[in-house]
Amino acid sequence: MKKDIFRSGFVGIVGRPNVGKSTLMNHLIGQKIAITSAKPQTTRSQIRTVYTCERGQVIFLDTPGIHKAENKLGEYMDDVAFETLSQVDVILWLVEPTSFSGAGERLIASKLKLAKKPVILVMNKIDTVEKKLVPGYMDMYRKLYPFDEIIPVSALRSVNTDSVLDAIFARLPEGPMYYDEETVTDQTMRAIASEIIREKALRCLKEEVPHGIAVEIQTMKERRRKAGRKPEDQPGDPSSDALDPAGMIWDIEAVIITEKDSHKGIIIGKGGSMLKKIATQARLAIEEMAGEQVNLKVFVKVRKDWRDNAGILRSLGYDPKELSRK
Ligand SMILES: Nc1nc2c(ncn2[C@@H]2O[C@H](COP(=O)(O)OP(=O)(O)OP(=O)(O)O)[C@@H](O)[C@H]2O)c(=O)[nH]1
Ligand SMILES: [Mg+2]
Repeated sequence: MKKDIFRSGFVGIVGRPNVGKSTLMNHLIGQKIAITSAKPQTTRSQIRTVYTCERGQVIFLDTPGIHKAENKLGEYMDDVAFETLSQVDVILWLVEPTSFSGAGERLIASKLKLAKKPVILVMNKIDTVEKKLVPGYMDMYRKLYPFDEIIPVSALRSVNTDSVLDAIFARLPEGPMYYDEETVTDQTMRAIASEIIREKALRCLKEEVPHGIAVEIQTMKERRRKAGRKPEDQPGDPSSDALDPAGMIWDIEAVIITEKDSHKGIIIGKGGSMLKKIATQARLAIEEMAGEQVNLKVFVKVRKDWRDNAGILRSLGYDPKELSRK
């Protein structure tokens, strides 16, 4: 590869749910932007992040896991993933190390054939299997699609992930800086805060409850905090005499939307304990992301069968019409 050329372009990350797409993207850009969880169908829309180095600029498009949709939200998520294939220069198909391949894999392979783009198969989570098994799994996938390259990695343990960047840059054309050097994502603070709350809920809640939730930020305002006092609702450590320096504080009010009355009780928990746990974890993560103090209030609302309600989906930003406009 000629060294002095600045390469840039768009890279789509697609695959089945829970294979580690968002984890890999966060790892490659060196920051946690996309939320992750051990539950499938964590990512619900296209998450755009930017990686800039002396070689060039990569714009990653993380996508929802491709699955058999059971409601309108699921259909939207699959559409996002397939639509992304037409928006990118290079495709990463992420899989887990296994010899299993079924209808889902065949569907993805058929969509890739239509996309006619360079495809790199990234076999993630190789830390979970015996090393000697990996070549066999790679051979199985080789029969499924004529990949440009197959790269075994562990996103979680940082194994071989640099090879993914090398393989991407080798296939990107000479191009401009699409985003300035400091940009890591085009997501708004509001969108990131909402996703953080959803991540904490996903991680705290069990079984079918997390799949039926959505988070809506109702208000998000930044105000100047007076020096020398703690905000009333977050008094900090009462044993400490230290006074706060002046700074900014975010007041955020969010609603967790759930589809069943019975789920509302589970989300709130005994004496409000579950909601408190979710809100505290979310507040700390938003504070870390914003670098400022956060005053977070979270409520729970029931919206029956919202995952099949086109109007609610649109108001939450899961809008099929927006897809083709990207
Ligand atoms: N052992 C191991 N676990 C991993 C690795 N990469 C990701 N994971 C875990 O796999 C789970 C799913 O990761 P995500 O990044 O949320 O997966 P995803 O493909 O984005 O999932 P969806 O958004 O639901 O499609 C999380 O619990 C991760 O910690 C890896 O290399 N090794
Ligand atoms: Mg994801």
